[in-house]
Amino acid sequence: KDGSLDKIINKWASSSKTSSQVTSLTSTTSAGQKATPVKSKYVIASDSSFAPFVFQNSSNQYIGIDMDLIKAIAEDQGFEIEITNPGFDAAINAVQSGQADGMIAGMSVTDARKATFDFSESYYTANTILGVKESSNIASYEDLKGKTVGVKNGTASQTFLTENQSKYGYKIKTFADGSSMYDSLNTGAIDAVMDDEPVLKYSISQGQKLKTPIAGTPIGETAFAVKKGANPELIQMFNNGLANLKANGEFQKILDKYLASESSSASTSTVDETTIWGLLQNNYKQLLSGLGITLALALISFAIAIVIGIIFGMFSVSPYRSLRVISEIFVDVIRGIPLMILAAFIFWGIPNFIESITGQQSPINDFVAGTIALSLNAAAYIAEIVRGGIQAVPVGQMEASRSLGISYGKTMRKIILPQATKLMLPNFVNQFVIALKDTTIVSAIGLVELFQTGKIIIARNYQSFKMYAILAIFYLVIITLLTRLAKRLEKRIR
Ligand code: ASN
Repeated sequence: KDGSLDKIINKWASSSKTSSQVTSLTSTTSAGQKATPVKSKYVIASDSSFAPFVFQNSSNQYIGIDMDLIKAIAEDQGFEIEITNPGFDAAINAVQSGQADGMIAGMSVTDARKATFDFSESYYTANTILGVKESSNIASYEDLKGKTVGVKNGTASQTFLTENQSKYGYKIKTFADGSSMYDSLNTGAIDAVMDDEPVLKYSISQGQKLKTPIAGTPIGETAFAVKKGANPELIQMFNNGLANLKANGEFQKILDKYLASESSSASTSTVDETTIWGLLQNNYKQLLSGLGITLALALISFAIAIVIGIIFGMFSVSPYRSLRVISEIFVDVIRGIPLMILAAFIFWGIPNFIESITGQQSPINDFVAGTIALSLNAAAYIAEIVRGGIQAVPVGQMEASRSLGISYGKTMRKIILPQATKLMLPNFVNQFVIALKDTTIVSAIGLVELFQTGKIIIARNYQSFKMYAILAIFYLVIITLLTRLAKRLEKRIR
């Protein structure tokens, strides 16, 4: 009554009150304006499965409102784009670390995000809504007590779930992409999902057996984003282009194409993808190119790892203490960091750090980052294999040779290493198999190798059982063939 409460609230919340005021959806930019691109090409990151905004059609192209919109705007404004689809959370990371210049992914404009992103004018507005299986008896948030709700990492829906968790007592399970989340709902691993309303409703219109028992909650408008302070001309061009597309009816056409009530023709497949044969027939090109990336990653990184590993392995048995210490530190540090974190650190962390110091965006190619991470990781293990091999040769041989006046280097080359190599060979083959399997881990940075290729295909057709079986067989065949080959080589070297 005496106004203290108001004073406290004003003191802490007055700024957020103004920033949460919702801007009107009608654009303030008028049609006919142009901005000038600064870069020859802009990298735009997006989600991997977020229909109708962005998803793959049956010929493996990314389509959807966002894809059509950004392409139409780039054409209208005369700038070049390259689109990548690593998933929502990875796209956010990509923009933050300067790997991408902008992102369009049905992205909601939230107050928290405004602190790190600059947004364009909005082109859509969305609620977050709960989705459950058709047969589920969850009818209110209260019914979620003790149940598990799935959500995509880094999304506005996740923020909503976290904020209301203590109130309703559910568990939250986060996913890297929409397809694994919906898969988990279908298989019963989770009880509900929280996602944007148009996305859930679209999947229902496409035949998913789901329902939305509770009305949605507004999470803000949908807009294009760049990293705060970066690429201002890109936002300007987006706004200008959006205004033009609205004025000439092109924008409405894009919306109608994906949101018209009858299911969009874009997603109907010509080949039946419910059989293994159909899956292979329709996706073999994509799978082979994924396999190519996997093999290239494994072979190149292993070749580099052998060189680095042998150097550090030799260091570790050197008579010089300093070299032994250097080798020990290398092995301990690399072996002590999980590969996925190493890859994320190289791909997102280092460019972000460099940018914060130099102010220059310095993106690193995902393949290069993956190769570096895999090389370092395998090198640490190879260094240990080399050390083990050399130390397994009885120390008396070195002593005998040295007492005959033969130098350390020569003894190593002529007496120790020939025997040690024999001991190391089987371990090298082993390490190569591990390196090949480890390539799946670096898919976390959005690198489209074989595993990621499979996940993208599943995101489109939900055939997880058959698709993962196909992937397993691919790896099995490749690894078996390569180990046979390696064994032959081993025999010859012996
Ligand atoms: N609307 C979601 C968000 O902004 C975007 C998404 O899931 N792709 O968090």
